[in-house]
Amino acid sequence: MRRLHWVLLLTLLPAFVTAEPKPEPEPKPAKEYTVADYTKYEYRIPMRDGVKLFTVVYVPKETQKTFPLLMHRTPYGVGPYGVDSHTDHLSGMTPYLKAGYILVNQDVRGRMKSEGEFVDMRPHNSAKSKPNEIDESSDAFDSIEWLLKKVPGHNGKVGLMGISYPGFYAACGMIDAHPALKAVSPQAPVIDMFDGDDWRHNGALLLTHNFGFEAVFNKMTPKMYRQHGQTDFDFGTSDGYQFFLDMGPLSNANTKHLKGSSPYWIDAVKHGNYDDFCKSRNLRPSIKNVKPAVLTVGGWYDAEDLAGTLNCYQRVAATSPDSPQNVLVMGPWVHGGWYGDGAALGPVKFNSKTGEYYRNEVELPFFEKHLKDAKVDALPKAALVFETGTNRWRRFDTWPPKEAERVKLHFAADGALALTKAEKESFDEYVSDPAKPVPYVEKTIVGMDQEYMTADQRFAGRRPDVIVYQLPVQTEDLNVAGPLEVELHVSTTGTDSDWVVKLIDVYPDDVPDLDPNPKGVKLGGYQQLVRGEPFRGKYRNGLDKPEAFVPGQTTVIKFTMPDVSHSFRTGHRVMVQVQSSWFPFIDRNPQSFCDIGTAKESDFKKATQRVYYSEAKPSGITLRVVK
Ligand code: PG9
Repeated sequence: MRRLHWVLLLTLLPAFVTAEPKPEPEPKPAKEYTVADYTKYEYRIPMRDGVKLFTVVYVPKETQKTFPLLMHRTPYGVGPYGVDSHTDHLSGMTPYLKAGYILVNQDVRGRMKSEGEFVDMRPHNSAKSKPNEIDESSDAFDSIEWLLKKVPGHNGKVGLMGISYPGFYAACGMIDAHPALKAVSPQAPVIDMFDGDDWRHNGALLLTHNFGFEAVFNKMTPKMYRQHGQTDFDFGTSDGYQFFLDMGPLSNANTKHLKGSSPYWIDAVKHGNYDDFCKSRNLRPSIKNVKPAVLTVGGWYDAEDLAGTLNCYQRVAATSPDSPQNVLVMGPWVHGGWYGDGAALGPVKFNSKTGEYYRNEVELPFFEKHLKDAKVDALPKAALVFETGTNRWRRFDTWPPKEAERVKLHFAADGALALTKAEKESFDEYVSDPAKPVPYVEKTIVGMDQEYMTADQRFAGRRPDVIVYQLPVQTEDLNVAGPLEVELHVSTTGTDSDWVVKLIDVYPDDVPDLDPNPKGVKLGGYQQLVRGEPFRGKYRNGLDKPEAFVPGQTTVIKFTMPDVSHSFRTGHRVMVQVQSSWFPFIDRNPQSFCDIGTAKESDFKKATQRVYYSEAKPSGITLRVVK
């Protein structure tokens, strides 16, 4: 919004210097504040149990007007410390520094300069009654209560925002919220570590992501985080695939490399089954009767907390009629990508600076509206989503769109996808070898490749242990919007196995290459990943009910893959690939029923996998299609 004022002013300037009658003077653009307009304070705010949380507060020096507070709570540090040292690393709050807000940045309990005990994804306690019963909601409440009493010049309204782990703290803050908390933006919030977010997807462990993150989370300093040095672990190689294959069974990660330095890694590995430890860290049941306005933000290509984003929005929509506004914003972004320019991911272009549009036309107006009573309302009723493929923003009154039609694509013989069930029963078969797992990316890389979620899948489709199904060439755009439902009728000669399903957009052969094309990407025939998700077969009856497969017996696996908004354009083809490993994005399944966290080398066995399709075994994927 602010940028628009400046553009308007510059285009009108010539009018002021000609002999023409003077036009009405444009409204003065609102003042743009700088750090020099603020005083930085460092407080140790006492919580109800006496623990003091280290909190940095930037207060505008201007005293003729009042300002709302905008808060951010983080485990990553609020440095650089010292009232005379400043940073533009205000976790995306820079536009608010310019717009005039009281900015609050807080080390959460037990992290960096705050007192108390840090508990990873501290469980919410909905029955708090004694002063020593605390959680992240009460810490947010107590902090707001204290700030409103002690900080001068505020207008009595508070906002709260954060990405990822800070997004989790933002989501906690909107539960049993302080009455002054009027607007919350959980962005890529971690909502359930063990079911869809950073640690496990359908039981499979996100290996390279967690190893990299947990290897340093415990010794992370604010400086390291600011330099995005989250993973300064010395892998000793640039080949993550080989590093983790050489590492062998999962238990070696700790014994060979981390050596007890990360209790969080030990938890991630130990809690393979969705036990009480996991269930207590699922925030979904606690997200109800939310009173503030909520802007939940995420990226279609967020490899860490896409599920958390969608779950957070859905829970508020389902449980919180009193929230004055609950909107989901989904862009073509990686984790936190909405603070970049958002114009491309790898070779896939989105034809506009989607991040800049979001920050100026969506997020800032949201807080201006709810915290400064600005007369702006740029948002749709339910969802503002970027439809990839057509590269356009779309607005929906419900999400997923209630007008969507469910279309099931059935697996069929000869690698086909069909709109009807296969008459004659048949199957496709491959040998899954844990010693030669299917790579999740073709490139040689250490750490989780952020570009994997739009990467070319031709390298995988050519492997004998990947099955490929395709529709004929699209004769019209196929606009998919919402979750993707998978149904697999499978058998294995083992007693456990993973099943990875990937939805892919196959480009026409005549798509011209990028110019310039520094990485020599071949866009003709590019097989762009649209959505992929693993499912650890032993959890087919529940993440807390692991069950072995009976070798050779047909078994049904059903699961939902996170929402998309993607158009398979005319001339493109819809492809589905099925495989039983995705390495080292997820850990290897020994393919013998056991506790994978303590599996030994000898537990890892080849297995022959079959995917059946017929009238009675309608393997396939159901899309939700909108006009
Ligand atoms: N998604 C990251 C994370 C959160 C919680 C646990 C592990 C990783 C993050 O960016 O905060």
